[in-house]
Amino acid sequence: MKFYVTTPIYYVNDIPHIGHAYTTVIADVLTRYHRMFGEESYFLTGVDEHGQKVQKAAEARGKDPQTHCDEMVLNFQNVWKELTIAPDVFMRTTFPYHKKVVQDCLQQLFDCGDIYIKEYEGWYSVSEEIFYTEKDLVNGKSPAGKEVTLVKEKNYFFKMSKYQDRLLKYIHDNPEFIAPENKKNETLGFLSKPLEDLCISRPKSRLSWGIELPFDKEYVTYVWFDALLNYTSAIGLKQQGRELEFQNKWAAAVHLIGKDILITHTVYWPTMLMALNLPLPRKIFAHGWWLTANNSKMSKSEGQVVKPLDMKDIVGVDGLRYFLTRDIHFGNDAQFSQDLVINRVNVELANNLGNLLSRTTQLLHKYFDGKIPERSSNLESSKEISKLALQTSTRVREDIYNYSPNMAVGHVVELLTKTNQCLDQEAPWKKAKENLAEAGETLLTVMEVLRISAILLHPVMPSKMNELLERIGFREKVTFEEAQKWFGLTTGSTVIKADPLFPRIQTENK
Ligand code: ME8
Repeated sequence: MKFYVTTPIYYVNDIPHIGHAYTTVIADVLTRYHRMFGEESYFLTGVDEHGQKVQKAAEARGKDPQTHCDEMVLNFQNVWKELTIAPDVFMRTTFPYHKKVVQDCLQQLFDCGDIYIKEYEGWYSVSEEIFYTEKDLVNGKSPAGKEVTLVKEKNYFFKMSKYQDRLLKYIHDNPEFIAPENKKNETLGFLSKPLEDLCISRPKSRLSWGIELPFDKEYVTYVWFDALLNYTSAIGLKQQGRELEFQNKWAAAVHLIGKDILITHTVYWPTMLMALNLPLPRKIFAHGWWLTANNSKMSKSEGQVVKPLDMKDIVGVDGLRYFLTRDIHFGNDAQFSQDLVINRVNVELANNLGNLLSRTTQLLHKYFDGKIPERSSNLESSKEISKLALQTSTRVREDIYNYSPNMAVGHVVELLTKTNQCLDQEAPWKKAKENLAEAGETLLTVMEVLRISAILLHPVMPSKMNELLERIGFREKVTFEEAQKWFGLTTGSTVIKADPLFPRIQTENK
């Protein structure tokens, strides 16, 4: 296995919004790229069903937690399906096999003395499902500004502090482990203070919706201890007959997360894995946030969320996937608004890509009977464009390896812009009258750019790019090798003239 990518598993306290769609679309896009590069890949997403937050949401709907989860999970699965997101496994933490893995891990840590019981007092944030100490609080709230309540009770603790030095050394020895760099530094900052042990239980008297501790029936486990383990239970940890599968996939694990859940992933999770004698994942990448118009994080608890399917209805599935991949530098924050999405889709898909296709198709129908012209590369402009196209393929692959899908798409946009300019300069509609061969060469050059661009953008917009390839008569399998060669279209094959591939979207103000 070369690439095993995971998204966070989302709380089923509400329906998914653009923020959830973002991580999940990027994971899907990266998986499709790696597969196109010929690499065996695996993609996990799912839902986080236990804990106080979900229990409260179920109570508010007057449902028992399991019924609530069974209903809510469909919202996630349906939205992902509508967005052509195709995970290999969709995890639910209420799956019996997952529960068993969590209990086996708890037992292992209890048996080796890494879990102990003590009286505890702390401040709990339900919205983050995190305990804070008095000194962590800022103006009586969690550092992220969430409400906290004082909790005093006997609980079980995981000896997280025992692994602090080992984790620090690991992060220093493996500079690629946490990305981007500023998130690695944030983790190191967190680790510069003494690490507390982690409270990993909740008495059933306070929270019943969770996985029971195998060594104490009065308690359920902490939702994060349960949730993080999904990355390993999903691929076979502690399951007879799946040992090799686990080893193979786990060595290729890449966790994509939002920066809101950095420390749980870069501190809690690695120390848990160390205690369980398991290797750490290959990479943890914490991306930025989509912000609302007033620059606050788009979130379920803050309100002001945009529903992915509402956006899909306006710009189409592939338009939305394109925007999410293209508009944010992976790692940074950016504002989300309907106008920004429409503008991006109009400028880059309707105008740049769409016009290039329709102009060329029309000219081919006018002067070449709608057929792909003879192969030739005599014009300086064609040579330059073909060189740039092949460089673009290489750059796209490099950018994907560097977790920069937005840059990868940006390179294709640049190629399309240059090709539009070349078409304007060569003006085959004028040349056709005196030098049909040269006009044909330019049109073929554009068609080849469209073929390569459609392959390179296929992971981002699978259905639109299939349609594009069909229109230009490309019948081969979509592989990266095809994007690394010039001349993949067959001379004489028919080009389809049809409605715009990306119709321009009208906005209310225009
Ligand atoms: O934290 N911008 O689940 P959750 C970008 N169950 N991404 C965003 C976002 C935004 N405005 N809002 C949410 C949990 N996300 C836990 C995870 S994993 C073992 C357990 C995305 O439903 C982003 O990926 O609160 C973020 O980390 C995740 O949704 C949080 O989802």
